[in-house]
Amino acid sequence: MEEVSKLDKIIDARMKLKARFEEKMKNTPSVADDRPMGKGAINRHGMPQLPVGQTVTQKWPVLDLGYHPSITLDRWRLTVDGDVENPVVLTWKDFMDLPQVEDTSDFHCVTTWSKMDMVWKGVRLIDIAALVQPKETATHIMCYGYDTYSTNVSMEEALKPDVLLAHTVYNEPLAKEHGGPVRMITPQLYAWKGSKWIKRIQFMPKNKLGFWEERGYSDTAYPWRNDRYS
Ligand SMILES: Nc1nc2c(c(=O)[nH]1)N[C@H]1C(S)=C(S)[C@@H](COP(=O)(O)O)O[C@H]1N2
Ligand SMILES: [Mo]
Repeated sequence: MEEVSKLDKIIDARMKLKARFEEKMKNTPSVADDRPMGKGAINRHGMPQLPVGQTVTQKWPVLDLGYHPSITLDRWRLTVDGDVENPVVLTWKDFMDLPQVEDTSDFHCVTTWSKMDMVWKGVRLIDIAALVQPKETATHIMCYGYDTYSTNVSMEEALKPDVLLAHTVYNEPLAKEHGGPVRMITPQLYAWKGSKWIKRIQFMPKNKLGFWEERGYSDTAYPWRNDRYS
């Protein structure tokens, strides 16, 4: 009974968030651009499959700051706080009790490789947002990794249905070198916007730059605009 009402609450909050950001989301470049740069058939969100300047890879390179933190599931916590009504610290069980989804999406690294049709499982970022209830003033999130990484994402990007906190890829637990136990993915933005080993999501009332954004990479990171550097 209690479980049902918890889920109902998340669904209700998810619908409200969707309504609140629907217009903004529809107008983001990876949905709305009428002359996107790239080639191939139209993909899941309406863009040519391969963004400009990218090459398809079958392998999956590892890209990070060089330190791979080890977080066992019993010690794993995800803090979600900031400009929200209901900040939480989730344990692994709390996280796995949230609605789980499977989604296939593409992964575009700014260093020009793209890995297509990756099969992910995890929790939608919008459901995490539904749980904590961002205040009306929240416009962006900052995501922090256990390796001290950070990256900022606007709410209209973060709430897209393909943005996941992923724990499984190709039906296997996400390997440590790729950000396991849990990482974020942002299929409509360059992949540095998805923090590996995600530790904290902070909702913010205004934009702030993350690790690479402060070091000359684009704040917005749109693959179909070749939007790599600021
Ligand atoms: N915590 C953390 N997340 C991170 C990074 C990092 O250094 N630390 N690198 C980013 C970059 S630049 C890319 S391209 C992707 C790479 O993910 P992969 O190593 O699984 O291919 O993770 C992103 N997320
Ligand atoms: Mo990257």
